[in-house]
Amino acid sequence: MKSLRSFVSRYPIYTLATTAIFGVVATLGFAEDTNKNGKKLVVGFSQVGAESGWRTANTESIKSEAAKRGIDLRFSDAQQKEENQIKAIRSFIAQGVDVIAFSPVVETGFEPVLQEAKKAGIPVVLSDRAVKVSDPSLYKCFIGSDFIEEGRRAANEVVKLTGGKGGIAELVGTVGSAPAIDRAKGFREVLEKYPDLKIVMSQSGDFTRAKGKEVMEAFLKAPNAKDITVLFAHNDDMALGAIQAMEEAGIKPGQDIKIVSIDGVRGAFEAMKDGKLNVTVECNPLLGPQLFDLIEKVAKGEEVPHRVVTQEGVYEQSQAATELPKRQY
Ligand code: GYE
Repeated sequence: MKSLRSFVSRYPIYTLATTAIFGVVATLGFAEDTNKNGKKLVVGFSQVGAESGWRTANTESIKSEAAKRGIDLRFSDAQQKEENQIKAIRSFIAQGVDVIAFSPVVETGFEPVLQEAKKAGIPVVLSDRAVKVSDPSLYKCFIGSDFIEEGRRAANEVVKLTGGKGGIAELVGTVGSAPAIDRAKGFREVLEKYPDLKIVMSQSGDFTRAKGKEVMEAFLKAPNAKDITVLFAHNDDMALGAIQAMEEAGIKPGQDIKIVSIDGVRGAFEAMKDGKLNVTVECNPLLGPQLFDLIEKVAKGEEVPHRVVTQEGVYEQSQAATELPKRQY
């Protein structure tokens, strides 16, 4: 202490400069977000898993944004199992976190645990996927894409590619998940207007590349395999797996069988550049900044909209080369 005091008196200018630098660093980099009581904000986040490129980008966005804001993030990976998510949420309640956020693997079955959170006075924010509950007050806000619209957009692209005629093989996402249910719904809604465009096969590939490949292999071995002129995959990873299966079977993906998928991850743009994928409908995973803006408001007891829809686009093969360098995920 004594030596510090003598340093300060001898070199006041250095001390001043150092203090200023520390001050700037503190405000820019290490500013911490706080809860109602002025303490560091504690957020429990239960993630679906690590099933796709989309999910990896989503996790990274959430973790880096929390770190930037100095939030104490308790992150838990459910490995695509609802029971793991319910356990994680219960543990967040027991820990007394300020806010619980999660991306529900499926739509149903969360009502009891959400009631427990409500009883404990812990607000819940849904990220990316929705739940079906009888009481909408069980969560404060749901931020995510409009999956029905994504399904419609995918169908419109299938119509453009086929001229409204053909046989569709559909690789469905995780059974019971909001994106699988809603994308299928939006897709069918558009197809109704095209009687010559029919779904000839449909099966779940659980949003993973490995399952997408496996199911596509089975599709290609089916007695009516010749009827497939176009593939609709509920996400890019399954499409990328299916591309492999087609190539191994001597079929030219993107030509012999046209392919439309959803997400817009880098791998999809690369496949489009190579002419193997025709269209990807964007679904933005970079939810971190918007999600934590909402979480902070919820933590302070401020009003937030019950539904926040993210903005996204559609990309065709001809745009792949110019878009690829700009992709953030
Ligand atoms: O499309 C898929 C991921 O819920 C929107 O989940 C997300 C979906 C995304 O596994 O790649």
